[in-house]
Amino acid sequence: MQRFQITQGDLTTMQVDAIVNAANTTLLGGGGVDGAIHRAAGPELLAECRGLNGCETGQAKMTAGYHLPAHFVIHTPGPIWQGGAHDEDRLLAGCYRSSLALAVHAGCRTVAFPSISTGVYRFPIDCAAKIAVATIRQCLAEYRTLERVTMVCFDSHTRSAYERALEESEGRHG
Ligand code: AR6
Repeated sequence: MQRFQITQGDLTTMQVDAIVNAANTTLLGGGGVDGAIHRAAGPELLAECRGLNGCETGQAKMTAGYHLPAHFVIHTPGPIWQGGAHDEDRLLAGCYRSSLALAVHAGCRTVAFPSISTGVYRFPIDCAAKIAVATIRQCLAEYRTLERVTMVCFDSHTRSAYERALEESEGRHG
């Protein structure tokens, strides 16, 4: 089985060690995938998040998964797209890298991501997919204990963008 997979569906149903939340810097919930994760996990998640004191863009913090099938939630605020000259690429790569480092440190072997920053934060999808795929592949090469990383795309447009990015990346590196 490939260690990197792309699928279409609802992140909150994933049976993995950790799912990643496309959060904001307050870590106190919001709309999109963040709202869906908080609804599915239950109010205990917000209670734990209140004690975390927020999180900087591009970094990550971990909580329990409560009523989710996933054991942990890794919260990472992605960059808000501001035209591309505000360090957005580096910060987005930081989200994937910090989340996977935290997951490995906690003993997770299976991790699922949403498409960070490409919803309300308006990061252009093709560019975001390229950064996500490259960073996840680097981490998989580095962290041999990771068995599987899944990109869970909510819609077919997003899934196609990630599939294209993966094909291009495999074409370059085999
Ligand atoms: N499963 C998988 N993907 C989902 C789900 C789901 N259940 N729901 C939405 N998506 P967004 P951002 C997709 O806006 O751009 C929140 O208010 C969605 O279609 O959730 O990083 C936070 O609190 C899109 O492809 O995250 C922040 O304030 C992707 O998830 C802000 O939004 C990301 O869209 C973060 O914005």
